[in-house]
Amino acid sequence: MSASRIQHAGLRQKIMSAEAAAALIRHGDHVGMSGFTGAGYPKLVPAALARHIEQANASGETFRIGVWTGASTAPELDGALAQVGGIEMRLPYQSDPTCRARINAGQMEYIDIHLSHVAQFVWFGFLGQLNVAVVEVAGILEDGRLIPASSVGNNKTWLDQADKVILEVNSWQPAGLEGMHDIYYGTHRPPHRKPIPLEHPGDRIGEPYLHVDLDKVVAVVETHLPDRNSSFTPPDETSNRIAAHILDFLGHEVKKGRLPPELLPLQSGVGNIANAVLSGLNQGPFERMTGYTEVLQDGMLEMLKSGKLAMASATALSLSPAGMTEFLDHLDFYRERIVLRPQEISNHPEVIRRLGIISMNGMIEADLYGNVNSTHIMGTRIMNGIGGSGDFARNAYLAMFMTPSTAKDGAISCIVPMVSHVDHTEHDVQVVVTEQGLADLRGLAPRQRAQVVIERCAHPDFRPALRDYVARAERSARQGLGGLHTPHLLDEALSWHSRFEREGRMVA
Ligand code: 0RQ
Repeated sequence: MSASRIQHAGLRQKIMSAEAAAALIRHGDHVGMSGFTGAGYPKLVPAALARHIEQANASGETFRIGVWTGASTAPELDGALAQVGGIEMRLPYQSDPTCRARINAGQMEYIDIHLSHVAQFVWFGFLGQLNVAVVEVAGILEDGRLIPASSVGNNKTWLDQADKVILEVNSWQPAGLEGMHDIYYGTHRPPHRKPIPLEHPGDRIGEPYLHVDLDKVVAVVETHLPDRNSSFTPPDETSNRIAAHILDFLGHEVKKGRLPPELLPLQSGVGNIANAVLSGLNQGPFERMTGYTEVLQDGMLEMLKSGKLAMASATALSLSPAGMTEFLDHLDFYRERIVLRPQEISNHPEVIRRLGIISMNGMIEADLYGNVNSTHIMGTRIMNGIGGSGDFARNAYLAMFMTPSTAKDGAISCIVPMVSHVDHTEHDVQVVVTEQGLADLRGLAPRQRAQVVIERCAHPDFRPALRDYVARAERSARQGLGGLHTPHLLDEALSWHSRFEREGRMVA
């Protein structure tokens, strides 16, 4: 593969084993790794580094690094490094079970940053110096430009900002990805910023290749290993009902003239509910839709195939093995219809606001007034992270959040008096959806919202307790304890969560 995938003669001289490359990373380094939702992460160097750290630990030496990524990666990266206790601090979004356990046990620090903020925080110097970049690419051109792999994430920033660069050239990554990416080099630091010239999801405003200062490249490692993306479970009854409510709502918005017949560009979060909504849209009445999202999952691929979706922009391809086969079999078709961009552009507030995105993301719980918790179980244990949901929700044309109405076999209500952690405030949430129904919160004041959220979204088993909470909070306010704008019983607001922690049920 060397000859075809690594065409630059100088960089061919730097080919070495993953072990030798990993040995160039030092204790205390900040390491920027490629990877976004199981796509395009380095597959050999992190595992070699984990072995190195394990040996160092065995001889009594401390060896821990800071890991910065695009978003979640895979067991070979997050899992392997967390397993050996090699991560001092990680950012942003992760979804690895070993990482999660370490973070929640206080053995590893985690900063949950909006995905659009990560690159600029590094340019601004907010996070300290980036010492090493470890970036997977699909190939290196004769002049040293890099063909990006199945995700772009923060790679442009890592390559630009790191002192040293390690490239993993993965020949498993389809050669036909070449030309699908759009890397925009026009971003500047304030006060020198210019408008981002992107007016339609399919616009190409940059170039297909990543650049790197060749003198910074200290190692090139060859791999031939697949991305690790899991399959989706077929949509269940609950997801299908959530999807049906969203489809009805969008149809209603078109009838009212608040959305055009082809809708507005769709952003869809990760997971099975999001995928069910996309399959609903694929069967539904809307034609010539577009996507402006972070992660392109199987659902959007199917919509591109059927022609329902005219084109999609993302920062990563997160396809199941079956989705990947479909993608590879029809690469020329998909290359015309998919643009992969840096995450600072896929998630850019300016672009999201300009395009008027319909954003649909999963959540853990919502409260009576429309505040949403997407990240913390019972307010203290991190699940994954905010990812790009905040970038989209705050700036979208319509921000929707969806969840089943209950969790843990009905012991938990996902509609609660007060959320135990806030990721998306009531000011950023327009629509809450469960399998019970859809609450359209636009134009409603807090007490009106509470009625709609309870009657439309809460599970019938929890509605009486929620109604009772609101009634007593209002009574208490009328008696002079608290206000009537957003009534609460402060001693009770989080009692559902604390009861669950003590008794395994939210409501007695
Ligand atoms: O726990 O695994 O122990 O069974 O939470 O719940 O139902 O499997 O949910 O996979 O759809 O993920 C919000 C986490 C939902 C996801 C979240 C328990 C439940 C289960 C997971 P178990 P499900 P999903 C695009 C945008 C934030 C990032 C984002 C997410 C586990 O959507 O990470 O949107 N979003 N990014 O039992 C206690 C509740 C609960 C609860 C569910 N109310 N209380 N536990 N669970 N509800 C992507 C990127 O940005 C990259």
